[in-house]
Amino acid sequence: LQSGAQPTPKERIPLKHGVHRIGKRTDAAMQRWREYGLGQFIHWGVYAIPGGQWNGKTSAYAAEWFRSSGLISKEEYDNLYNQFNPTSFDTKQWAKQAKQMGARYMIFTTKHHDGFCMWPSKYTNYTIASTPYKKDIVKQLVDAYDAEGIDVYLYFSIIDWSHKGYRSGVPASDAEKASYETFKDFTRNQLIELLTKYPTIKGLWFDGSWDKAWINEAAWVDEFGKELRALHPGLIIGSRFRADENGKRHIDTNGDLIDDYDQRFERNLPNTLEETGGNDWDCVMTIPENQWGYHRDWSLTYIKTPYDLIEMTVKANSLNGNFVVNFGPDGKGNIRKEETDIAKGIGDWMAVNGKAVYGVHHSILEKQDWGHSTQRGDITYLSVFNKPMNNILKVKVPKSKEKDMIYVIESATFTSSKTAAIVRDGGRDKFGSLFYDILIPVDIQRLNEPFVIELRLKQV
Ligand code: FHN
Repeated sequence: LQSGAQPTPKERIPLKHGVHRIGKRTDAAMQRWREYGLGQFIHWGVYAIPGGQWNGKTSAYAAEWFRSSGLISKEEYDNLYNQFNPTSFDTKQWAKQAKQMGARYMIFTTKHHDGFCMWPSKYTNYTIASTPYKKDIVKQLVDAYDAEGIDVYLYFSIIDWSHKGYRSGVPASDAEKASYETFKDFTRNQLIELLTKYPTIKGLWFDGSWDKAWINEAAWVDEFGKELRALHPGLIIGSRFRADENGKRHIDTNGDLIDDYDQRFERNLPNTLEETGGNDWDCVMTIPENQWGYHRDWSLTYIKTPYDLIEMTVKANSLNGNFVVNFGPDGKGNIRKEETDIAKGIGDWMAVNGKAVYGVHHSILEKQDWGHSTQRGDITYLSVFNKPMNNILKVKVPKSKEKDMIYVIESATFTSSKTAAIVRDGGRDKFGSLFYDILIPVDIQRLNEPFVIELRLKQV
């Protein structure tokens, strides 16, 4: 079955650990999530110290996986925390930058696959409390982002290379099983600890749940998820937390989305609404090709531009998704200049055109080559990323599904200049859909940046 394609009730297979709700969540917390439009991801941990390089050698692989790069011994990596002292870390500055960028939520790596905890967990010594820095980084970030009105989500990796009981494959012997039980307890304790210590957070963003050992624990994980939700009303959890009893992840055996939103679109935007299955979803995106943690050498891959990322944001919004841009601060706590410039570029555009991003959804207009359209109420936003050479934008308004009702353009205004556009009638097709030509005036033609047109549509 395709994502979202639901079998008829007769075909539905009874599942103990499939979805517990058919359809989308309708509560206020999830409605708020749906309206974010743009978010920020931060990958920060001890991997930021080597930053992809060690003893004069550079790894081209994801910097946050440096422990597996072969360039550093496990022992050396596992002792990096002794040097972790981010004296330049300015949490208020990070939060201000995110605010200026226009992020409405932030996801922070409390613990990546290496198992190093950015909060002082009482269940392990491999935490920020054991570093020269000592102070709780998660708390500082939660407080600073809360103060800016940016919702915080905690990233948590199910993979933990630092725990003796952790394994990726299904435990076979009794000894292995008993050892894995200690890892499950540890994971449970840590997550309860996070929710208890940071009660203002809005959700948990899981990673690494593809491990066979974790998938094999479907029943336990399902019960644990219920426990987490009971502890933190409104908690938002994506589809990367658990599998059903048949090992199906994200989409259960019956074709329904597991948990609150689809997390499969990592670095990979869908192109059509059909691909999203009509579900809530997010897309998390790196600025280089595939570097989440800090990598010293960005010359190795193509670096996305602010307009590139803005186009992806609006494309995601036009297909009812949120878009999340990742940042990887360095070992001292600095956000690199390239990322700061990109955040500023996005923020400057958002300050003028953010209306096309926040609280919007898929529009009734048919997709055209010039860009993407989003909608809120009776306003449709045309975000133009490929300005036609003839400066005429083609708009197609499909005939309303309601009998004898059509939408017409009542007004069209450029968000950046507030000038009105000339709208020319372009006729109709045999199905009753209307065509319009929007003429781009000279001041907008000269702009060297994407622009937005606000259309007011009226049903007649
Ligand atoms: O392996 C990780 C990777 O390092 C990074 O954290 C991303 C972010 O979504 N998640 C995993 C790959 O899917």
